[in-house]
Amino acid sequence: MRLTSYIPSFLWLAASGFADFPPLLDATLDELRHGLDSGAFTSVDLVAAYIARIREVNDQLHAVVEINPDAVQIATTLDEDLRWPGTHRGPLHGIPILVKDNIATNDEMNNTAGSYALVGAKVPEDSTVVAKLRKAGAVILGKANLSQWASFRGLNMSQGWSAYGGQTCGAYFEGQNPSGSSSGSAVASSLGLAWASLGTETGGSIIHPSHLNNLAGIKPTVGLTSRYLVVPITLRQDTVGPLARTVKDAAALLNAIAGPDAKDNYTGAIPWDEPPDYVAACREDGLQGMRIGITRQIMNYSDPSGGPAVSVFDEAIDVLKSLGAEIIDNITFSNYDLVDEALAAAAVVCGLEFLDQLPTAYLDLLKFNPHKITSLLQLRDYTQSEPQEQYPEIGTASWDNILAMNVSIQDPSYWSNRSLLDEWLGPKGYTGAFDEHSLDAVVLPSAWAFMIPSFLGWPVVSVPLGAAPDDSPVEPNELGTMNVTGPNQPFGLGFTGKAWSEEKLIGMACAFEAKTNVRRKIKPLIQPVTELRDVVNTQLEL
Ligand SMILES: *[C@@H]1O[C@H](CO)[C@@H](O)[C@H](O)[C@H]1NC(C)=O
Ligand SMILES: *[C@@H]1O[C@H](CO)[C@@H](O)[C@H](O)[C@H]1NC(C)=O
Ligand SMILES: *[C@@H]1O[C@H](CO)[C@@H](O)[C@H](O)[C@H]1NC(C)=O
Ligand SMILES: *[C@@H]1O[C@H](CO)[C@@H](O)[C@H](O)[C@H]1NC(C)=O
Ligand SMILES: *[C@@H]1O[C@H](CO)[C@@H](O)[C@H](O)[C@H]1NC(C)=O
Ligand SMILES: *[C@@H]1O[C@H](CO)[C@@H](O)[C@H](O)[C@H]1NC(C)=O
Ligand SMILES: *[C@@H]1O[C@H](CO)[C@@H](O)[C@H](O)[C@H]1NC(C)=O
Ligand SMILES: *[C@@H]1O[C@H](CO)[C@@H](O)[C@H](O)[C@H]1NC(C)=O
Ligand SMILES: CC(=O)N[C@H]1CO[C@H](CO)[C@@H](O)[C@@H]1O
Repeated sequence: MRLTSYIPSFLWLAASGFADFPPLLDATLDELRHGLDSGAFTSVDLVAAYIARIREVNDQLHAVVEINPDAVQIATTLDEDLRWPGTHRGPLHGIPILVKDNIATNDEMNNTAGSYALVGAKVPEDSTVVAKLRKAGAVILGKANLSQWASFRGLNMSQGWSAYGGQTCGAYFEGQNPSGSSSGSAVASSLGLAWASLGTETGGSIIHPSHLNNLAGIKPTVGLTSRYLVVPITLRQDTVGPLARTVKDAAALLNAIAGPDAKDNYTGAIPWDEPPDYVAACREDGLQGMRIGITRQIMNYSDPSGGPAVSVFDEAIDVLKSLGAEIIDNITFSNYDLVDEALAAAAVVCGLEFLDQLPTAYLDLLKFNPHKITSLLQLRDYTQSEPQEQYPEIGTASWDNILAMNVSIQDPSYWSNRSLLDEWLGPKGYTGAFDEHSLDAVVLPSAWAFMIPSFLGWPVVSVPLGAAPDDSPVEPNELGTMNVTGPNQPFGLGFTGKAWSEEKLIGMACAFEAKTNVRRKIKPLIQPVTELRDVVNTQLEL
């Protein structure tokens, strides 16, 4: 790792007296806040400990692509501010956070989406979510690896692989598929390589890796969090959200990044003037009186990672009932049978939106564009000819399919596909089921919970539900590059609701989490050992 050049070789890390050092694998925001505010440790200590932890495991797990060379300096300033009255910026003051490598920071770090095409590119300013985090006092510790282009490049790309960042690996069993595309964000947050992380989701990219890495993840309503200077797939579905170790911590991170932004007009649809407090929404009685539907039809789609969850799903439903929820089981919707046509239409719609928006929502905004790539065609040419992009072993089929259509988003076929999709989602579909049964939420194993909400822009919250038993079979992915199932594989429960229903969903997930406390029962096979006690009051060589 390229650390030695910019961090002084010896740092004198001072701290006061007795310390209550929370174990970093599970440290919550409340625990870190208490330690910082009481002077037990400093933000610089946290940065030092997390960097040491990253260095311990990153050669094996490739969760982090770049570390912020300014992190220690930023933490030093924030530590000084904490000593003066009136400069406390709130819950995230001095807290280190990682962001997925498709969310731009206007600093020494690159924003690559995992591609050499963007290494060295410069953005005009921070992405809005990062600007909000800095204002809230967070330390942007580094960039997390991802499935390249948020999984939108080849059809034979391992999840968690990118040309620039290598292959991210999960830590719960040997060769664990980390899921994607927020792979590094998930692995890093789960192992305590930072307090928490930001990911992005277009179709499962926060919820699925949260589920497989024993995390609480929130995929916000599209428009609740700004996508300005985030590498897009489609603005109709993309959203930025937190991956954290508790629902309450994910809610605290959502509080910091949510809100309107003139640079992302989808945020203009936010339906309130005073923002909700998602931390306050985290309540142990959050399931009381909630009407929760179960749409088992959707579980006919094969996902090996969901397999172990199926056997305990009915027990989870009993827990929901015991906490006061009313369950409406086996809800069906009449047009579900059109699912295959709808998914095919969604692929066309999404592809044409990427073709249109990759330039307008990102490439055209760059202040410096090293390879002058401004279209998907140019990106494909670059990717196929740059050896580091590993073409043709890793293909470009997702792009080939779009370009082969030889149409733009203006073509009537875009709208005919779009209306087929919208109709499938409508009164005779998932939306209709919500209205007909007056549902507050639908609950499914997280492996399936995200699918239909992704097309609707609706929110999902995933919470740990269990882990596969010791005698579980190990199954490789189709490429033989990673294992998709194995003993100790974590899995999650997903709560989904209508647009802007995050408060309710967070309440439900918090109630379930408080009762079951699953995360702490599941331990990663690989974990770093550096703790705060190793860096506080010591001369630490970084
Ligand atoms: C960003 O990329 C440039 C160009 O390759 C490199 O010199 C620099 O070290 C990278 N930044 C970080 C923080 O790794
Ligand atoms: C998958 O797990 C098996 C052990 O069960 C191991 O031998 C194999 O190396 C793992 N695969 C990868 C890609 O690490
Ligand atoms: C955002 O603005 C673009 C044009 O700049 C427009 O095409 C689009 O419909 C707007 N979206 C929303 C959600 O208002
Ligand atoms: C729902 O369907 C399952 C089988 O898929 C069945 O075992 C269960 O009894 C049904 N529950 C209700 C409430 O109808
Ligand atoms: C799921 O069920 C629908 C119809 O009920 C069917 O069209 C679809 O092919 C099924 N999917 C799988 C993967 O079995
Ligand atoms: C991946 O797909 C491309 C075609 O898109 C093909 O050329 C390449 O051989 C495939 N790689 C593997 C490892 O199957
Ligand atoms: C379709 O292909 C033709 C010939 O290659 C090209 O000139 C045209 O720009 C393409 N149109 C679109 C919308 O991609
Ligand atoms: C979707 O778009 C494709 C490609 O343009 C077109 O061939 C197909 O007919 C469209 N499907 C629908 C349902 O409109
Ligand atoms: C920070 C870090 O460890 N970066 C690594 C990410 O993965 C690439 C490819 O394996 C390495 O070259 C980087 O050093």
